[in-house]
Amino acid sequence: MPHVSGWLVGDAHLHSTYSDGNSSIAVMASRAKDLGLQWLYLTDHAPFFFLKSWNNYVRECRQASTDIIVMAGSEFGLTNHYLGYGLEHFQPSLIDSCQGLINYVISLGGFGYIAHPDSPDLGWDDLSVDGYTGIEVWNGRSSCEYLWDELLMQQRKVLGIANTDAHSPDSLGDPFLYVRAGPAEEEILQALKTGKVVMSRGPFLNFEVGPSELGETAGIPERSGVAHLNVTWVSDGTLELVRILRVDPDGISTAAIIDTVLSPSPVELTVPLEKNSICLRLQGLNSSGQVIALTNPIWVQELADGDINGDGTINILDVICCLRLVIQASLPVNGKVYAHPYPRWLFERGDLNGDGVVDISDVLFVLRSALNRQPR
Ligand SMILES: [Ca+2]
Ligand SMILES: [Ca+2]
Ligand SMILES: [Zn+2]
Repeated sequence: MPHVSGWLVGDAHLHSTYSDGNSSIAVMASRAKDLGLQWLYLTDHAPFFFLKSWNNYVRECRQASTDIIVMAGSEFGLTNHYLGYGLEHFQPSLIDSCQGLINYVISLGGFGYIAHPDSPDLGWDDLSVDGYTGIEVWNGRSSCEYLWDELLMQQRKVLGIANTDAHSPDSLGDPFLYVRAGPAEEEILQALKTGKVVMSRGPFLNFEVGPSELGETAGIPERSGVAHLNVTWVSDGTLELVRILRVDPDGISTAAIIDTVLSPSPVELTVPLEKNSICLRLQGLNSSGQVIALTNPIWVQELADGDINGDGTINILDVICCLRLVIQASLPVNGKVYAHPYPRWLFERGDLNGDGVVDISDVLFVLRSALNRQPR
């Protein structure tokens, strides 16, 4: 697996002898390190902690954290399985109802992902529940991408993760997760919680829409009807194609395809959107057409004309942004600073009358919109 600067590789679902795994935490961690993983989230089954000590479990995770970050989570439930992360405290429980599991993890200060939702014997009974962060799209070799798409099409903001669910050291390593984080537990947790996560069986794959990253919502100007994407990847030698999928309420379509052999990373491209498009997400495929990488989605939302910094309102800050575009000064959007020559999406946000330049008439447009919106 290629290591990518700013991202860490790991696995967020595996078991040790604290529940039904066959190896100690130390052995699992040492195997993971050999494979190149940089973090692990242990998820031993919650009911086992009626018999075993949670505190010892946490301590053993900490002790195994040399040259790898090992964190202590848990898989809750008996027949419905729910992965709980970021737990501030812990109490074992025999809760098994779908909504009950989600609420229980929240009551422990954590958040969670539904494990193997379409497993034949340990599947999730009720997907109409609320309050979960996402679903395990890949569990070992099995995939429920179709189910993820169904949820996304219903306008649910559901994130995806991919894990081995390893019960022995030899099952580690495929698939794995890239999280956008530095080497700190808090940063890894934050990435898992917000969807700055790429699922992989080899290559790294990522994209941005304008200034928006994985798991975020990109503002698309009302008049534009297109999204500007910046797609990046690091191949392990197996990545052949990148498919850009668009999720609409009535179906999933391929918005574009990149041949990674012909085009070097990064690639900038523009894809058309429908009025009610929900989100975009990427698949990476190998030469036999198998999906070997999946990004989390970037959701799309209409942005009012004049809202240049994309914060949902039009005010004096947007007037200043537009002025800065006119004088070709740098400006911050979504925590990043953009300098002249601006990316196309930013130029389009400023060229409100669509005449191909950003000048004082565009500034006047923003000023008028800001004044109209001011309460009087
Ligand atoms: Ca604004
Ligand atoms: Ca203009
Ligand atoms: Zn499991």
